[in-house]
Parts: sequence; C-alpha cells; structure tokens
Amino acid sequence: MFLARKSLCSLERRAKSLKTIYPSNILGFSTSAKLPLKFKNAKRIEGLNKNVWVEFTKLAADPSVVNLGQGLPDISPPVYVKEELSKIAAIDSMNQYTRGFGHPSLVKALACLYEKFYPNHIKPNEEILVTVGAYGSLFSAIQGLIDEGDEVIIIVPFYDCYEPMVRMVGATPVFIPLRFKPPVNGKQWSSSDWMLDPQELASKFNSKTKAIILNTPHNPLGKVYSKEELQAIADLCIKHDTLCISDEVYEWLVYTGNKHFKIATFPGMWERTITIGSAGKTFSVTGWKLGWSIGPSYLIQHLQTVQQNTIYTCATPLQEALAQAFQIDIKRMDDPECYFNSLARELEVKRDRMAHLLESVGLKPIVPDGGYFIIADVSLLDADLSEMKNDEPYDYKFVKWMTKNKKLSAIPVSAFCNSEAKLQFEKFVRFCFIKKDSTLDAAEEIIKAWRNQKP
Ligand code: IK2
Repeated sequence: MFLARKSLCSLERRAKSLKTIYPSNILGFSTSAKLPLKFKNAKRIEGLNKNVWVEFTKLAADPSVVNLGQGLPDISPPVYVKEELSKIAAIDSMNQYTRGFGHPSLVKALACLYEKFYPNHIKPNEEILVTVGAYGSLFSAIQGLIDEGDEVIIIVPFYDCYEPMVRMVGATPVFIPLRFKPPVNGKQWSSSDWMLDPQELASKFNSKTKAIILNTPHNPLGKVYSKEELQAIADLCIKHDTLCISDEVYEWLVYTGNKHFKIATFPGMWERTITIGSAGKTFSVTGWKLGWSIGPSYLIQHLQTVQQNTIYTCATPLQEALAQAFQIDIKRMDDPECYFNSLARELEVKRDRMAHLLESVGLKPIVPDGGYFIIADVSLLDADLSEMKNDEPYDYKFVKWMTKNKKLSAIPVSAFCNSEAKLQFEKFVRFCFIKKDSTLDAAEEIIKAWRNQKP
C-alpha cells in the first residue's frame, strides 16, 4: 500500500515535469513545447509512415460501401479448414507455444507438398520457416539477408511493402518497370502485355546487387511470368551471384492457358532463392496471417535468426489446422475438388465477369492471367474530382471520390509504385474480385447506374 502510494506520488511528480516539456497531443497536457530530439522516430522509418492499407481500409469500413479494395475474400473459406480449427482449439496442448520456426506438423506438410515441385528433397526443419503471413517472410528475408549499402532490384509496379522493407535496412531499391505493349489487333489487354525489357533488366545488375524481388503471379497486374521470362531473370541472378526473393502467394491462382513456374526449381536457383507463400491466399483465410519461406538451410537460418528475435513463434492452433488442411488437399491434388484447383476455376468466372463489367462502361481493363485483382484506366470515366484536394495522385483522389460518392471502393495503383513511376500509373485503379456474387452484383449495379447517369 505504502509502495503503491509512493510510486503514485513519483508518477504525479514525473507527470508534472513532463507537462512542461511535451505537447498536448502526446500527453493530454496543454503545452506547446517541442518534443526532445530523443523522442524522434528512428532514421530507418523516416518517411515510411504512409500506408495504402491503413488509409483505404478505413475508408472502405463504412458498411454502405461495396468493398473491392483490399485483397480479402468475402467468399467462405473451405468448410474443412474452419472445422479443423475449431476441433484443434478444443485440444489443450494446441493452445500453447509451439516450435519457433514452424509447428512440426505444418513444416512436414509444407515439405510434403512442395517436394512435388522441386527436384530436391526439402528438409522441413532446416529449409522452411513459418512466419506471420507472407509479410513476416518478406521482413525476415530482407532483414536477415540484406545490408546497408546493398542494392535490391524491385520490379514496378510492386507489392507496396517491398520498398519500405528494403529502405528500413538501409539498402537502395533499384527499380525497373514492366513495360506495356498493347496488342495491335484490338484484342483485350492482358497482364501478359506487360514485360521486362531484357537489356534494361541486365543494366540494373552490378556488384552491389544483393537481391531481386520477384512476384509471380503478380499483384496488382495479375501477370504470370513465363518460363522464358523467369529464365532470363535466373540467368542474371546466376551471372551476378544475386539472391532472389520470390513472392508466390498467388501460386495456385492461375487461369486457363497459364502455368505458374517456381524460379527456385530452375537449374542453379534453389541455391539462391527464398520462395514465399501465404495461407491467407492459399485457403482464403487472410485473417490467419500465416506464411512461409522455403530455401536452402544456409539462407533460411538467417531468417530464423530474425524471427527468433522478433516474434519468436506463430499461433499454434492456426498452424495445426493449416497442416491438417494441407494434408486433405495434398491427397487429392489431381482432383478438381482440391482447393488448389477449384478456387482458380471459381475465380476465373469472377475475373471474366469483372472484365466484361468494366468493358461495358467503356474501360479497357488489363485482364489478369493470375491472382485476384484487375486494373483499369479510370480516367476515361471523366469523374469530376474538383471537390478533392489537389495534393495527391489522380488515382488516390479518384478512389476517395468513388468511395464517398458512389459507395464503391478500390485501390489506387500508384500505391504500388516508387515516386518516379507514380505518374505513369496514376490513372489506374485496382479492383479485387475474390468476392461473393452478391457483392459483385452490388458493384455491377453501381457501375451500371453510373454509366446511365452520363449524358
Ligand atoms: N505479397 C503479396 C504479393 C500480396 O499480395 C500479399 C497480400 N496482399 O493482400 C493485400 C492486397 O493486395 O490487397 C502479401 C505478400 C502479404 O500476404 P500475407 O497476408 O500472407 O502477409
């Protein structure tokens, strides 16, 4: 009691002295004094405070808004995935910490699955790390392998966290754009019309290049890199002894006529590649936030070091449920009902529906070969953005305007670009189509009413 009163008094004294130093928005005190220098952000996060998901998820949270923004499914995840989790939650031991680098049954299931694609045997305990989502794998790979002064090649557009993660370790991102070559014959535009220029790509590699970050199938374009395109990247990685961080979270989501290739299976690439996957994208359970990295043990061990000193381990019941779900689908991989096959079939119909809808209002969408996003140049809609503040790229203003006035949300594509490339992409917005038919019906109604309002 005495001690409690004593510490209360010292807290009060401390509060009084703080009141004279720090501003009111921090302490709730009224003072206009400046924060001491030591309270400033660390240099490594300078300028990284803006985030597209924080900003646009908040806007789309209004229940009257039809949300085609962030890539989160509103379709039901497979029943067995949810059932496994509820069964496992009832087992006492499954509610406690598990092995830090990955729950034993999950790393075994992942090894068993991916061995089917790699020429080599995968050692579950040494060559796999289970992380908090694919984000956790990207973070551990970049923190564990990239140094200050290194260069990392990033292909534009890119999943938005690549650039800040590279900057946080003090490395320099070196950007190379995918270049658009529209088909001459008036055909639909496709994500495969976006390509790297091989000479331009070669020019980005030098002795400082530590890694290239690859994303196939690609977010936001939906591009599925061909075998030849990946071979060109692999050749350069080998020539310059460069690492490859291959983000393959949409690996199962490829549409008719396309095939997903894993660059780590190309000769000479296993040795230098970290391949990243996501449970959220594989089983439509983005809220589970489980991901994994696969690669040779001499690379994975550095990711493990980062993980053991940051989050240490991931949620046990989720990992066990995920292991069970994988075992169910591993046994029926050639069956159309296997979720790895059935989800892509279900989504292809939704992709086509979204493409036709956007075309019906005069837009030319880039039809994706994979993933669950479709982008279109929306400047053709001639929205009157005069009410919007003029300090943002066109697509940011457009999506904010559309969310407020049309009750439809999307994501601005310039969020996936470095500052120099934003201008090139600011007329595009991204729509997510892993949505129930009723959600797509609502989006269709909004877009068609919008078209009919036009003079
Ligand atoms: N890498 C890519 C390419 C991703 O698309 C994602 C998840 N994206 O979802 C948000 C969106 O684009 O609307 C991740 C990594 C992260 O995956 P996870 O959720 O497993 O951390």
